[in-house]
Amino acid sequence: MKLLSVAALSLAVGDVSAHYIFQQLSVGGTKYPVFQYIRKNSNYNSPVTDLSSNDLRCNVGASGSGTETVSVRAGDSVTFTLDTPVYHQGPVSVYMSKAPGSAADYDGSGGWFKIKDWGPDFSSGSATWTLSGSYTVQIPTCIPSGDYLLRIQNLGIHNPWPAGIPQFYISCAQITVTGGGSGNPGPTVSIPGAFKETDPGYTVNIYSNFRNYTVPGPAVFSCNGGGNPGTPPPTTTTLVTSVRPTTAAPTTSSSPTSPPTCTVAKWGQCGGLGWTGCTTCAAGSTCNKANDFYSQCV
Ligand SMILES: *[C@@H]1O[C@H](CO)[C@@H](O)[C@H](O)[C@H]1NC(C)=O
Ligand SMILES: [Cu+2]
Repeated sequence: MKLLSVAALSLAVGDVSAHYIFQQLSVGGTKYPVFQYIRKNSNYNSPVTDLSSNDLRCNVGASGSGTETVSVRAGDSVTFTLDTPVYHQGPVSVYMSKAPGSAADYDGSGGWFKIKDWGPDFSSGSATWTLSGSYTVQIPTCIPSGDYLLRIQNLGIHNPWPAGIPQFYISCAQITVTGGGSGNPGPTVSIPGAFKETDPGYTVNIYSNFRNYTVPGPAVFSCNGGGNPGTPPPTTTTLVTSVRPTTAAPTTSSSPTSPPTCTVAKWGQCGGLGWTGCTTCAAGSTCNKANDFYSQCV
């Protein structure tokens, strides 16, 4: 049997309870009711982890039936708001895919292009992620008018692969773009297919020698060509990750009668409803309750 460190074990068993969902859309300063223009999923606020599943498009059980489609002018800003702010480290991206007919009838099987990435900022010497309760994106001015699925994704990489499986938090809004142009947005990718177990942005351990990061998926499309880093969203909370301190894990020499000792590495989960893992944080960090479902060593 392969021996795992205590830290690896605590990462592997963690994170089974509820999380967060992008559930509400705002257009031009108007915030619409929950799931009016966003496809309602059937898995509460849990993530998708299967890289080959069609659920990666718009989440589990999220179809166009019962979802309305909102008109958005090209160049306008659209905001996704969550039930609970994103609290897992990882990138947030926004994709679009043009519907051959109406957005409500579209299954997302066509090409997707990316219009925005929020990746980590390393300028302070450690990684700072944009963890927020809402994310605002501008619809590109040059894309053709018509119906689209507008898809937001947070890739939670807080439990490093392969001991932990990265988590996709996804929602799709249905929009009709008006006043668009004759641009040819790309590059486009298929979903599933766009994310692989070989992507450095999927496999990276953010707690160990984390110095650079490539957000998975295609390059961000911009009407004036080239990459568009975009502007930061108006309200953000940020979390600084630091190199995880080396914890002295008990080793195989402990006697069978000694009580199990374990510590959760900084940034790991240490509590929450249903949590059965370690609750003691490594030296230098304390267990902080994010919500009923998640406490983290900070
Ligand atoms: C960091 O940069 C190196 C060198 O370009 C690259 O091989 C690696 O995949 C990058 N890591 C991430 C997580 O993007
Ligand atoms: Cu989680």
